[in-house]
Amino acid sequence: MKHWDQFLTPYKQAVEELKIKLKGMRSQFKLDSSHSPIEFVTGRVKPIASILDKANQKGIPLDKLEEEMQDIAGLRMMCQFVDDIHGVVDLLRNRNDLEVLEERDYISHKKSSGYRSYHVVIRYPVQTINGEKKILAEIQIRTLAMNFWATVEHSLNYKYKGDFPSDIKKRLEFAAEAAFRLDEEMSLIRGEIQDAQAFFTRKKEQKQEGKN
Ligand code: 0O2
Ligand code: 0O2
Repeated sequence: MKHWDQFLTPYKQAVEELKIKLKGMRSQFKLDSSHSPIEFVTGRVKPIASILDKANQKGIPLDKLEEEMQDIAGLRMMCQFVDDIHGVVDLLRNRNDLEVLEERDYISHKKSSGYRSYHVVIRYPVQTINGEKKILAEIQIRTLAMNFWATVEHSLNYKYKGDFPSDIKKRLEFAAEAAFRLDEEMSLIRGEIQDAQAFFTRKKEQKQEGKN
C-alpha cells in the first residue's frame, strides 16, 4: 500500500496542479468578458483497482505503468460547442509548462461504441523533494453533450461489464446520434447563444457595480 501511495503521489500532485491551471484558463476568458471555450474542468487519479484491471486487459507489466499507461492522471475539459474544442487543443499545444505527445481525435473518427471526444496525451513535469519527475497525463476535451453521453454509457458499461443487452445497445446508439445532432443544432445558433450569454454577463457586472 505504501508503494502505491508513493507511486501515485506525483500523479495526484499533477492532477491538482493541472486542475488549477486549466480552470485558470477559464477564469482568464471570463475576466476578458470574452466567450470562454471552457465550460468546466474536472480531474481524477485512476483508482488502483482500475489501474490493475486496465494493466491486466492490455498486458501492461506493473513495472511499465509509468511509460505505458497514459491516463493514471486524467483531466477533462468540457466545452459548449464542438468548434471550441479545437481552440482549447490549440491553447494546450501553445503552453510551455507541458508537452503534447499524442492526440487522438475521436470526434472526426468516433469509436464503434458511439464515443466522441478529443484526447491529448501530455508529459508534465512535477517538482518533488527528489527533483523533477515527468509523468504522463491524458486530457479529454469534449462538449457537454458528448460528456453526458459518455458519463451515462460509462455507468451502464460498469453495470453490464461491456456486455449490453441488445435493446440498451440500440438505445445508446440512438442517444449517441441524438447527442451528435444536439451539438450540430447548437453550433448553428452559436452566435445567438453567445450574444445572449454576453448580455447576461454584462447585466450581472452592472448589477455588481451598482451594489459596490
Ligand atoms: P465552479 O466555478 O463552481 O464551476 P474540485 O476538486 O471539486 O474542484 P473535481 O474533484 O474534479 O474538482 O470535482 P467535480 O465534482 O468532478 O467537478 C469539478 C467542477 O466541475 C466543479 O466546479 C463542478 O461544479 C463542475 N461540474 C461538474 N459537473 C458539471 C456539469 O454537469 N455542469 C457544469 N456546468 N459544471 C459541472 P467547481 O470546481 O466547484 O468550480
Ligand atoms: P476511466 O477512468 O474509467 O474513464 P482503451 O484502449 O480504449 O482502453 P486507450 O488506448 O488507453 O484506451 O486510450 P483512449 O481510448 O484514448 O482513452 C481511454 C479512455 O477514453 C477511457 O478510459 C474513457 O475515459 C474514454 N473512453 C474511450 N472509449 C470510451 C467509450 O466507448 N465510452 C466511454 N464512456 N468512455 C470511453 P478508461 O480506461 O475507461 O478509464
